[in-house]
Amino acid sequence: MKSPRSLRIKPEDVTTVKGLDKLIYKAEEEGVELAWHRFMKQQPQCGFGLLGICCRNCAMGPCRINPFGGEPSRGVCGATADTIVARNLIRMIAAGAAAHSDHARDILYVFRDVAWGRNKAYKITDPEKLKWLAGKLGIKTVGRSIMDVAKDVAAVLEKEFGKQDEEPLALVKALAPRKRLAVWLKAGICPRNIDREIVEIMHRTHMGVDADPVSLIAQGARAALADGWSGSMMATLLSDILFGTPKPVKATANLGVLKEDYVNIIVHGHNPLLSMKIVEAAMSKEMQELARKYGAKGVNVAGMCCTGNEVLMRLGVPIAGSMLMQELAIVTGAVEAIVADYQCIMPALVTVAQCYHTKLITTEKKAKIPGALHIEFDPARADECAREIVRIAIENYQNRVPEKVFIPKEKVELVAGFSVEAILSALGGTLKPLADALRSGVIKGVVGIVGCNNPKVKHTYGHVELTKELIKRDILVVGTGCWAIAAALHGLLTPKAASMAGPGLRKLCAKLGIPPALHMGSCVDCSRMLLLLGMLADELGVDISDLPVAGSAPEWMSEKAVSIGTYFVASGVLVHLGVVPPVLGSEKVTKILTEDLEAIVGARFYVETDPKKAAEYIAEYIEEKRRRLGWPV
Ligand code: SF4
Ligand code: MSK
Repeated sequence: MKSPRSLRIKPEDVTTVKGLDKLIYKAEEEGVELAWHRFMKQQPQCGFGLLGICCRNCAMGPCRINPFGGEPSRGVCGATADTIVARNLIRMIAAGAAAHSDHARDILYVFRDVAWGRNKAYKITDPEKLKWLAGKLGIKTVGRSIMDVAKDVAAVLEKEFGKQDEEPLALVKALAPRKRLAVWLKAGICPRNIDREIVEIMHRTHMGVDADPVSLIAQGARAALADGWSGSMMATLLSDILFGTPKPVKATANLGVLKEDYVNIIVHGHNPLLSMKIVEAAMSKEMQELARKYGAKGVNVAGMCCTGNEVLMRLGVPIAGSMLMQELAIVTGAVEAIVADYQCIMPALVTVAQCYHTKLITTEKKAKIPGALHIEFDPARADECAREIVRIAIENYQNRVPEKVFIPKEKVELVAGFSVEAILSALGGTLKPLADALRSGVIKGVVGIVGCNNPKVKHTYGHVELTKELIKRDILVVGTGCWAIAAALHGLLTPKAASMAGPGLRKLCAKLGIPPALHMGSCVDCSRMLLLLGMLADELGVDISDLPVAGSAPEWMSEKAVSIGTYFVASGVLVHLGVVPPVLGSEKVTKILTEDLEAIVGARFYVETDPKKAAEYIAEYIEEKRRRLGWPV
């Protein structure tokens, strides 16, 4: 069924990625509805929701506040717009922090089972990193077996989710700079227990509990800090220990990485536990031979979203695309299976897959989608599960409909894998050269760009324009998640892209052989940026909030991004948002977020939908920070 003309998309209005126009037309010809179509059908979106002034936290509601100052000015219980907006916002933080931290918990359980010899499917791949972490946690390493050290590390990390005292989290104490820790303790927002901070948000936002927007937002900041400095941090550190710390690696991006005569498998989601095993299984001789038996030339694995970033960073697996490209991957007609773990998997994939031969395979107990094939992933049987899934994909090759296959040719080269260790190694082992380059003005600052795609923004336009404008101004860009994929899709992740940078950054890139925009990993790897910021602040003898740095989420959509933005602000970093958050229904909350936080944590949010204006503002902000440090501007 073709889509009605009124609901057709002009590809040039919705994306800047090459090759997607043909797939969007193909989808429309074949009657496939995409996120952009559904976004159009949602217009106009609910004004109360956009302003954050609807509440359904109890059954006396749902309640809505009149945004024009008239009645109703309060919910049935008397909650004001300030209370409702703050409560809704921090519930978003709770969900985002929960998603990251529950991901960390899954990895921790596997790490713990490896340490105790209960899981033989995984191993310690980076013992040096494990020893470094143990040292930071005050665990003895000398003269001990690596597995004994791992047992102790697992025991400390388990307590991050359940300890019952008021002390800061162990990873916060071990890794956050002293000056920052003092700020959080003074403000009463130092996180104590990951789960507790999330639970406390749910408690405080229950009907009739915390009505004060200031104390609500403070708790939001505390939960976000628990995410950044412990939950996400743990996911990153343990993934590095189990799978290896990323090093610079060359690869390719865009849907052109799919191969016409191969069985194509896309790994989608966030957790590397399964995706790493899928790649391993798919590359095995056994599976490559099986694919040939079914008439294909072999098996090809490509990544989508952040689990894609995980296998890209560690194995150089090509990345097919970012969040808004997941449906288009199926529209190629050349994907035998999309293997999903959790987060950012659109339930719509089932409907799109029904129009082709693609199997959507869900694998996580906590992420089932009606209509998908569910094959439960058990980390203790990881290799078996991965082989079963790859086999299903191979057997599905015979169901491919050749007339429906169209793979755009476009693909771009990239370099990924800039963990903190990789950055240090590019710098010759210490941060001093970067600190010197900043101090002398060779580069003016560093900006971390993160986050998603959102049909409210032309796909990748926000990410790419902002990145280009910043590097042009001699500002080094680092980032994660769907920003990293966007930057890759536009050729910004290669050393050659330094030709677009200002003279200072260009020189630094040439000297170090690095791109002007560095791919630091997946969403949880924003924790790598926190570590880098902390180290840079220590190297320069200042607090993070003094540094000429900023953060940005130009196309954010997920609740995880709200948590990320909040932990960056609470860590002392100005955060730009390119999509307006649902807070404008309360002047007070808007003011707290965009002004008042500065006096407490040394940073705030800044909202601007135009990436060029945002770049200008960020550059001025960085200049001001440099002036205050007495550095040349
Ligand atoms: Fe309405 Fe108050 Fe209940 Fe919210 S908590 S739904 S504002 S009565
Ligand atoms: S995948 S959370 S859309 S970055 Fe991490 Fe992309 Fe945002 Fe998902």
